[in-house]
Amino acid sequence: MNKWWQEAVVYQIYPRSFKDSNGDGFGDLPGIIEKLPILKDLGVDVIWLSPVYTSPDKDNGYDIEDYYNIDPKYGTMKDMDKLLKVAKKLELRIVMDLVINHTSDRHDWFKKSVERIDPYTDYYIWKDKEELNNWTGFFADKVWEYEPIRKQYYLHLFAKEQPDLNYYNPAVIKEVKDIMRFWLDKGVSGFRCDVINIIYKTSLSDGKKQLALTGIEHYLSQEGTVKILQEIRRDVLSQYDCFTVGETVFVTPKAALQLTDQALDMVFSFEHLEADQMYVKWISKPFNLKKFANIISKWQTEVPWNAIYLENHDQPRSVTRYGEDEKYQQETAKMLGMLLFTLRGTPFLYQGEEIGIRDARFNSMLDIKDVESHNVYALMRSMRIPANLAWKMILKKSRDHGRTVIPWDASGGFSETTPWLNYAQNPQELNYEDNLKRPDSVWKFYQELIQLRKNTPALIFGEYYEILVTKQIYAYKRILEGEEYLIILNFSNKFVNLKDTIYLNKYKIILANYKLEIRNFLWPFGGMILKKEVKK
Ligand code: ISL
Repeated sequence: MNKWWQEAVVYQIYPRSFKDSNGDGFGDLPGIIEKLPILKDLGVDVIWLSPVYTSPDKDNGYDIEDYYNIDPKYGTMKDMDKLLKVAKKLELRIVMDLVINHTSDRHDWFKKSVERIDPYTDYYIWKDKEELNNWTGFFADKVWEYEPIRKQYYLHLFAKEQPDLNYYNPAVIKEVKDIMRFWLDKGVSGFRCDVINIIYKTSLSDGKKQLALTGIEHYLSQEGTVKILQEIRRDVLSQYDCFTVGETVFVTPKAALQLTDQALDMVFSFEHLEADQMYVKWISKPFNLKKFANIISKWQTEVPWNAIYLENHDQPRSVTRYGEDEKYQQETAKMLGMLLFTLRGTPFLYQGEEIGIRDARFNSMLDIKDVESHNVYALMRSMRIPANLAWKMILKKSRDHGRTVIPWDASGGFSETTPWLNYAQNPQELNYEDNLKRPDSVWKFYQELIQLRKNTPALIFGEYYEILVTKQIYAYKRILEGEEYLIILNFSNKFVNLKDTIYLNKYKIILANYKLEIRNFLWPFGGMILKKEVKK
């Protein structure tokens, strides 16, 4: 039976950068409430909020100090209740970010664990010096930190202010269930579960030495994780009308199937993001469309239902990454929208993607706020990588590209004061207000795409077939009960003649990103959605 979240379009809000209502330079919940009607008009159904819980902000809220409270920067619990109420009126659902691999080191549990106060003594992973392993972490950092009061080391796969919870301790799992029930009872419709496939660390022995993430084989997508997720589903989630999407790093289709077997509802795979990088994201390669399309095809055919996305708060902007963000900014954004909304799975749109925000033009490390970028830069410098090369690598992939603030109008409109992080480009050149007005805007095109998807079961549930992949073109079909759609996308700045590759005579163009549609022919970064005409 089809589920509501399969037909839904999810919109991710990174609250810090969305809309500031009180002039402190940070986005907040009242700012989100103000903009909900626009999101409704766009056609989205679900809003995933990146963390708004109390946090010392070492990792922009992904280090949680109190799962039951709202950070004052974002507002109050009253604002949260209001958001839920207004959203409900508009028939929008809210999904929370659940960050449970680690907490902040300022969380009460951690403070008590440091003091060995029960039941918190074993809430985290503590070891003596002789027991430490050789693992390395996600933020280019060592993973063991000495705690002078407890006189032991704790494990942290991310920043040192983000100690990992101990999932061998049933009390920790109970805490997680309580947190989930609290939010579900408040009326949220599910969770995006942060790095959920690494919560269970099977062994604490040494890992195989590698360029990054030594030790990962001991905690990636383990059976123990699947068991915990199944238990959580059985005891909590199954009692609510909700869904979960797991953020699952380095996940394979096989692991995705296990993690969605009576556990999560879908996962975010990362594999398609490897089409412009080598092993670690910092070592860039030119974007390889064949690799990208083949990875997408693999996931489309091997995993029956998954989360579809091109952007989030950890990634550079897709117009820059996959297209040409100066000459063809709008065209690329529209073409990528056609991909996002015509694949099989639940589409996740990231704030700003619907107006085609591009990467920022940061000048130096002084412009960068992200902890990951700073740690990686420091590591590269310590390895004697020259400053200009290290900077080039950061500039290409820094997570801050995804975190620039939303330009609501030509004057900026995000905040009355200087925003915590700047706009990606001059708001006079690109802003929301203009997008809402202009008939040929990216926003209008995304609105149209979402409508098309909603009215076309074949685009939601249809089978996926790869048709053609070249250095420039990616084409596939979606077919449901004899209804057939063909999607052709040009990922290059060249005109492409399709005459000899795809036979289009029986197809009618439903939507294209250039006004002047010419059969058998694609404009630079052009795309078309076609429907096969059936003779009656
Ligand atoms: O950004 C990354 C690679 O592009 C990753 O290293 C990222 O840290 C990883 O995908 C996990 O991300 C999630 O957990 C982190 C948090 O910093 C990210 O913002 C979050 O999306 C730790 O909670």
